[in-house]
Amino acid sequence: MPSELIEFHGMPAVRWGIPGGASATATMQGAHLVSWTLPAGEECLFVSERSPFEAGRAIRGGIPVVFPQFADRGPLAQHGFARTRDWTFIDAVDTADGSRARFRLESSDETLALWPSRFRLELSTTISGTRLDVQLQVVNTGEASMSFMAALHTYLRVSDAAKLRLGGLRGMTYLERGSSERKVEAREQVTADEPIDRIYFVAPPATRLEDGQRVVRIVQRNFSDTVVWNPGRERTARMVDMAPDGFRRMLCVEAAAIEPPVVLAPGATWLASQSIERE
Ligand code: TA6
Repeated sequence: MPSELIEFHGMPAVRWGIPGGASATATMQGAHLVSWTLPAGEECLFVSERSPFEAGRAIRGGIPVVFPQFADRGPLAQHGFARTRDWTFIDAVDTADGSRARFRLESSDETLALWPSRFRLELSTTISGTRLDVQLQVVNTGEASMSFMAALHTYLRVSDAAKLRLGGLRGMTYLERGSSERKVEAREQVTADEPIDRIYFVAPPATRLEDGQRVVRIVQRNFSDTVVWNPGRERTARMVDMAPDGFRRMLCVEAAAIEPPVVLAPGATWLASQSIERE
């Protein structure tokens, strides 16, 4: 370390970190964080053992970067194209904030054939102690205004989804997938003992996940929405890339910009981040 090129289930990847401390691995495809381990070696992200690890197919787990479309809210493939494109590894360096790796994705003939805007994305992922910071920068490199959605679709590894408690969302307006009715979260602690697939509009300053003895604090900056997803038993049974009990070992708490989409003037930059810290 600080960084080495490796293969993660056969996919080209970068591993970086702090000698004797935290470490992280991201595949070149998607700049997709597939591992984040604490200094004691504990893995904090869920990656499905049945995930495909193939060029052009989305990895199930880790932190997929969703851009420029969230879910099926537009004409592109589900969650856009950034997660299945090869990004360029820029560097991995030690900074005052921790060990940081950066990746870049720029528009190309291939993306322009799918989506008309010219862009440059930079994903900067920093680990330090028991904290992870993921920052997404979007630059409009074209000559027209551009509009996009984005998300860090974070899959947290949990000990038992049925016992989780996620605090910080009370009073937030949300939309459950499949419903058109907006509701207000009445619960102090959101649970995942039932399937959940919600967009909370207007992001809370922080959410706090209690997972048995573990407490995880999640903060997002400049992402307007928070998505909470657990597919539950029945949906998981229909997913080819999840083991039947996979839903019990994960919870997605996603920092997202969905509604309204971000509008960027030519030459302008948008910066947003998600931080996850073990208390
Ligand atoms: O962010 C939640 C969500 O949009 C869910 O509706 C669910 O479909 C999930 O993402 C996973 O999407 P994927 O395309 O990775 O199967």
